[in-house]
Formats: sequence, C-alpha cells, structure tokens
Amino acid sequence: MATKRGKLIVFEGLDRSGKSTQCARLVEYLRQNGSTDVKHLRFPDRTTPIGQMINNYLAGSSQQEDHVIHLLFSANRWELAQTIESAIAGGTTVVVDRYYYSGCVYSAAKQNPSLDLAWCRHPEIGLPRPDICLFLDINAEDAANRGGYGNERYEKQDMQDRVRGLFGEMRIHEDEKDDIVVIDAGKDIETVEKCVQEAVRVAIERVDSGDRP
Ligand code: ADP
Ligand code: 2DT
Ligand code: MG
Repeated sequence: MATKRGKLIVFEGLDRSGKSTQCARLVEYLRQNGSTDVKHLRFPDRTTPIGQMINNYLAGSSQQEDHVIHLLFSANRWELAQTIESAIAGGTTVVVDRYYYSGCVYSAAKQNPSLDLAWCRHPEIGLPRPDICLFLDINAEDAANRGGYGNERYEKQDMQDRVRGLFGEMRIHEDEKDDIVVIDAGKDIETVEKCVQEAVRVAIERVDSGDRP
C-alpha cells in the first residue's frame, strides 16, 4: 500500500492566544498517537541568515522598510517550502507555529497605504497549502490576563488591535476560509487541546479519504 502523505497543520492567532503551547502539545500528541513522523516548525525561523535579519528587526536593533521586511518574512517561509513539501510527500506531518496569515496581517496592520492585505498575500502565493489552519480565538481581556507584552516591535496595544481586526477579515476571505477552523482559545489549556485534537482528526480523515487533494 502507498504511504499516506503527511499533513500540513498550522496554528495562528494573536500574541498570547496559546499557539506555542498548543503547537508543542499537538506535536507530542501526534508523535505518541499518530502513525507518522512529525516535524515542528515555527515562523519566523530565526536560525537562518534571513531569520537573523528578522530577529534584529523585531528586537529593534535594525530598521527595515515596510515592504522589505514583509518580503523577508515571506522569503523566510520560501526557504523552507521545499523542505515542507518533501516532508509531506514522504509521509511526515508538519506542524507550524504561525504561517503566511501572520505574515499578511502584521504587515497590513502598519497602515502603509501601499501595503494592504491583497498586496501582502501575493508573495505567499504558491507556498504549501495547509490542510488545516487552527485559528486560536481569544478576546482582548482574556489575552491581557495572560501577562503583559514583551519588548518586541509589534507588542503594542494599537498594533495588536489592528492585527485582531485584520485576522477577522482574513478568516472570512473567500480564498482562506475553507482552510481555517476557529478554536475558542479562552478555555483552559486541556479543553483547547481536546478541541485542537478533534479538529485535526477530522482534517486528517478528510485528506486520507480523498475529500481534499
Ligand atoms: P502564543 O504563542 O500564542 O503567544 P503561548 O502559548 O506562549 O501563546 O501562551 C502565552 C501564555 O499564556 C503562556 O504563559 C502560557 O502558559 C499561557 N497560556 C497558554 N494557553 C493558555 C490557556 N488556555 N489558558 C491560560 N493560559 C494559557
Ligand atoms: P513570535 O512571537 O511568534 O516569534 O512572532 N510576524 C510573524 C510577522 O510580522 N510576519 C510574519 O510573517 C510572521 C510569521 C508576528 C514574532 C512576531 O513576528 C510577527 C509576531
Ligand atoms: Mg508563541
């Protein structure tokens, strides 16, 4: 029998929605209960030369023009695109902490007139398509209760408010909505984890049964 292809599973959401927590838990769960190898990635991947430029920008130790940093974030995904494709083709499931959805909304939230969501989406076209994007949905109050912002560039209230609004737009966009499952991330960690597992189970079944290419 042919090996089943791996799946591409993405976590998205605002800062402190629980992405990194749930990503790590899902990786662990799939490693123990799934029948495939699992690769855990996060974007930005700060380990590559491009990732280091992004890290310096986020830390505030370097400046970049808005379009340039947008394209660097995108390039940081493209430098792993082939690795993701090969992993999936070889039967390995890839779980990713942030993807192009963050790429689009954080750049568009800068309110640069020539950097709207549509412009931001272009360089991402052709990247491996997620089998499911788990959007961890949380309200501002619950997120605030999880602690203050750190010192990175985008961790400011007005920016976060605009990011929230743009994520809302992206979630219902015709090109994205079929891939996105909204999870109530305001619940306790174990409850969210169960919802994630169930949504992923359904997505995996859909791919394996041929309902999704
Ligand atoms: P993100 O990666 O989306 O920024 P994290 O997973 O780092 O979020 O979580 C942010 C903080 O909130 C961490 O301190 C984490 O332990 C805590 N946290 C994560 N999920 C929950 C939850 N469901 N309920 C309460 N606290 C949570
Ligand atoms: P973390 O705190 O999750 O490391 O994110 N970002 C992320 C962008 O602006 N564009 C992108 O393409 C991606 C993937 C979101 C670091 C910050 O980088 C932002 C928060
Ligand atoms: Mg995180």
